Amino acid sequence: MPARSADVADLVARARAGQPRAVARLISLVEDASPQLREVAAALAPFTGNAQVIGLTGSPGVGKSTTTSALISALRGQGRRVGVLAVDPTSPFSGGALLGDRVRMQEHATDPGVFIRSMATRGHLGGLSWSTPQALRVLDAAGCEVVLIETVGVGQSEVEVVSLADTTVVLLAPGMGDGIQAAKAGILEIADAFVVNKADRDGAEQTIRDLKHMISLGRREIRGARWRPPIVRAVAARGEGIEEIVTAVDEHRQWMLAHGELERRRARRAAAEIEAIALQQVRARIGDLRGGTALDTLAKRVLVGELDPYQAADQLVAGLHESP
Ligand SMILES: Nc1nc2c(ncn2[C@@H]2O[C@H](COP(=O)(O)OP(=O)(O)OP(=O)(O)O)[C@@H](O)[C@H]2O)c(=O)[nH]1
Ligand SMILES: [Mg+2]
Repeated sequence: MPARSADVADLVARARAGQPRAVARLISLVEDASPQLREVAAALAPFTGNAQVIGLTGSPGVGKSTTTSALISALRGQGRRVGVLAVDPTSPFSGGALLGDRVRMQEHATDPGVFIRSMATRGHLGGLSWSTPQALRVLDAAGCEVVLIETVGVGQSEVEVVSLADTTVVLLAPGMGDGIQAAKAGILEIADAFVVNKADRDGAEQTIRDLKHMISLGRREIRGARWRPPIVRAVAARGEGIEEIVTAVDEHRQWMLAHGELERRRARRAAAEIEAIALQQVRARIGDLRGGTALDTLAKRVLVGELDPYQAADQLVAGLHESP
């Protein structure tokens, strides 16, 4: 894409007026880490903090996209504006889909109250693209009342979606060995609600029993107050259990508001974001020090025993205070 500079204020105004093309352009600006990234971030800031952010995670094929699609319909039925970030290259939203899923998404494609975007994984933070928090800010500022983030539950991405979402929904399905996987991946720790999807299949009751057992073993407490993650049975492919998921997520939000947990989570999210940006800046400045030679020079001095690594690191950090 050519480095054409955009009128950011105008884009933000049009995004807030609900123009999908403006939303898409703003996300592209933050996604490409364009020179206008800072300008965009500053322009969005006053309008952020309103969206209810819901993360959906679970093993490949468990039904995340089907559930997301059904949730969009339910939330639209309540008149809520919805944004979707699919952080998964195999997701139907990114076009790597089964035909049926794509057809299902068509009903939302023409709805101006829905904005769907898939994000490239890019490997920066494992499953989650590093620009996902910024894309989330765009959707939030654009007036999406709910933002759904779909991430495939592999490796670290479950944990990362937690750092972005207000409420994390973990999906399981019978016969996928999820019970054991869940225990291993620490999924119990991150779930604010469980969905046992594909309840039309054999083994759903067993999956629910396993889950209840695990929950009873590993209850969490948050400053005395306790949220017990509900278990929702769903057949997402038929739209069953979807209203119950919406209810569970909204009840969790009410509970968090009542216990100060929403603010705590969001403060943690902001802190992590600031830290990541600051570390990136420090790393870039170290790379630039003395025309990029500072680190190499220090390394050579450590190699010949002139400095120990701690002294060298002190010098490097001291160098950051010099004029750039
Ligand atoms: N039997 C049954 N099949 C379902 C149900 N929900 C989804 N499926 C099917 O399961 C398959 C996978 O669904 P997706 O929604 O694409 O799953 P996903 O978790 O988004 O998959 P990835 O994004 O690839 O990780 C599709 O063929 C769906 O039609 C359900 O409730 N019952
Ligand atoms: Mg998917």
